[in-house]
Amino acid sequence: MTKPPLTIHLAAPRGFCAGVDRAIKIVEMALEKWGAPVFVRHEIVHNKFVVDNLRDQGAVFVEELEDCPDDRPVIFSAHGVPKSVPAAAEARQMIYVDATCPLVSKVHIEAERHAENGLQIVMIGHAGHPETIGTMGQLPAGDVLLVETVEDVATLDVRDPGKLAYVTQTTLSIDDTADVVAALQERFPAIVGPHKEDICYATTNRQQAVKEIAPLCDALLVVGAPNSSNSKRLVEVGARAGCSYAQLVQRAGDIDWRALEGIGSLGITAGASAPEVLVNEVIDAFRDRFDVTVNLVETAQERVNFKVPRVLREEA
Ligand code: 0JX
Ligand code: SF4
Repeated sequence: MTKPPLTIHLAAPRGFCAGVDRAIKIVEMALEKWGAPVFVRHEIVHNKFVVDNLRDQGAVFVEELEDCPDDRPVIFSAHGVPKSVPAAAEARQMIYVDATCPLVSKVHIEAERHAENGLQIVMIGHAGHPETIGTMGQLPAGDVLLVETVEDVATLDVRDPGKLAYVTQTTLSIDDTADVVAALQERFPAIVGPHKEDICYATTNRQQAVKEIAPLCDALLVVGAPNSSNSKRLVEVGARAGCSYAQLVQRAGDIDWRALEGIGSLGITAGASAPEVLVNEVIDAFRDRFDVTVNLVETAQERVNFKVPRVLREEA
């Protein structure tokens, strides 16, 4: 039986960013240095395949520091932690390694600096997300105000409208965030912030690539996890850029083949925490059913690389 033709527009950049690469390397190097078990507070990155793999190598994933014993090393996830977490680890004299992405740490430092200058901080982010909790937790509880949407800006109750600064989560939608920033600037003209927002290079590049391929595609699949903020944003960006069917899939097994019947073009990208093997698994599943031609659409090149913490480099 002849297979129907399918053009796959493959977005680039996609998949692992420098922060994810570094975080995974930290867990692997910690296992090498200290042996198993090494504890990891929260999923090191939001991907079940990555987490399962590290678990097989001896990593133990927990949600809270209280779930770790005193005498085993613990690693903090790429998303960052409130200040209280390393403080508690120190009080217990634990060995810990912070795998917070340096671009998230940069936002932490920004928030602290604003607070030292007497400014109240507004954080643009998603409630309950570990990065939001971590960034807000750089300052005492209640000091940082959270806004998620343009509507939230109208109800903000600030100490002094002349003494405000904003910071953002690194994985937000570029376009939605621009709207929230504009609403903040309109209501509080004196508010200070970064040049635009704190969205990182990887988030920016992956959204840009999706915008490029979405109008070319009958359907778009984003390889990524349901708890991955940056991956979910790629689905939204794709839908908004004109692709009527945009879906998140963790693995090839999640593909809804019935919904994709009759398509002639497909976009594929992957969130910053999704390994390339899973992208290949998805492409191979299409090759089984279609006569596939892959068209790589590269909108940027990335050369960012972050060093692992010194404690792990010493023994390397
Ligand atoms: O949910 P997020 O997109 O923040 O995290 P994920 O999917 O683990 O991606 C990598 C870590 C990103 C931190 O900024
Ligand atoms: Fe760092 Fe951006 Fe990757 Fe998050 S998505 S880990 S901020 S590079």
